[in-house]
Amino acid sequence: MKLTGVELRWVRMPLVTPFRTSFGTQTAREVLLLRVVTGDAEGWGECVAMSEPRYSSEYVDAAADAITHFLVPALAAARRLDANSVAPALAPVRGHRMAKAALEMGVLDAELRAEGRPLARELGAVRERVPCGVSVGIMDSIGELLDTVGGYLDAGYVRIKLKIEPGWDVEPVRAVRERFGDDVLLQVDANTAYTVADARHLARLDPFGLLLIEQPLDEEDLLGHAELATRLTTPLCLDESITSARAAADAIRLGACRNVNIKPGRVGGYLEARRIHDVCAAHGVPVWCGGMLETGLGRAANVALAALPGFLLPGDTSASGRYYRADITAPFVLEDGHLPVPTGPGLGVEPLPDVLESVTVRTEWLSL
Ligand code: SMG
Ligand code: MG
Repeated sequence: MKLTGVELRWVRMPLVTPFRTSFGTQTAREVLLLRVVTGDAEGWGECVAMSEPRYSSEYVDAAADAITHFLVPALAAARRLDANSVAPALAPVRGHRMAKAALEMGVLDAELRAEGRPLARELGAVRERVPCGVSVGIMDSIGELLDTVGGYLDAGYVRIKLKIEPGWDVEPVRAVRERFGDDVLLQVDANTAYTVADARHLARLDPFGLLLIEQPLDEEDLLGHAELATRLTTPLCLDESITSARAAADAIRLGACRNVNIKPGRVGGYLEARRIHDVCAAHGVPVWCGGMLETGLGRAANVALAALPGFLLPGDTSASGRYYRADITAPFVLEDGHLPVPTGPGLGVEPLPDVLESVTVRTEWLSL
């Protein structure tokens, strides 16, 4: 393929309800989309960076800058253009995995569309639909939390994840267990809000039979997670710490986690995400697909990834309506707690031109 140019598109989509985590409250999603134009086809990439560097060091405008000044020029200089050659071509640029992932996703989509091949098949998917969980933000009251969780269970979600932080952990978990029972698949996510000194406090979650505790400690604290793992019976799962297949192998070897949350954006793309899946599968470590409040484009790709055989736990691949009143693609709708894996070429979904236009803040065209 030959690269013609890349369009950067900043979109802003209000969330149906504010989403509070240990690092802040989100009321709208600002997303950078890429339209990768080649001589053969166009492809869409979605950058999962947030507007501020609070989940990780990356943020939307930094990603746009890296794409404009370093990544697209590096890709333009590469001798061949296909999805497998993107990561090697971008490797001289350090970090910026979310920006790299967006570009690789766009090239991958273009390549697969040109060849008429669906992403799920390309990645090695074995399922036609995937079971879905939902991530529930920190609330102002336990009553509000129970109403929210009850609504999601009524909608059919097969797993609940509660966001936690010091001061909002044992009580909300206890309340959800008391109201909805021990059969609900329940897990928590701290987004690095604790230290290993909190081990005794976190052990108070053990009696509630959680599936896992996600990323309790700092992203760089693998040894701390390994230590914490010896003090808890609840399995630890890593999110922020797992930035590559190598990081996953190290974490498993150190005993820092028993599960991995795979987010393609965090690890530099869907191809590295598949390698992490493979490393984990070889070690018997169940994985699940995380979420970054994606639009229908990123959601389509995540659902395809979640259909791989090692994705043994329900992911944060919720229905479009969990996030947006109007998604930029045809909405993903929950059916019996599952989302269907797209079957069309590439991502298998397209932006709806009118909706896309209505949420667009700005575009920029990088010609080659
Ligand atoms: O896409 O449903 C989603 C969000 C899932 O909780 C979620 N993501 O740490 O796993 C995580 C968070 C990161 C984004 S929070 C704004
Ligand atoms: Mg997380």
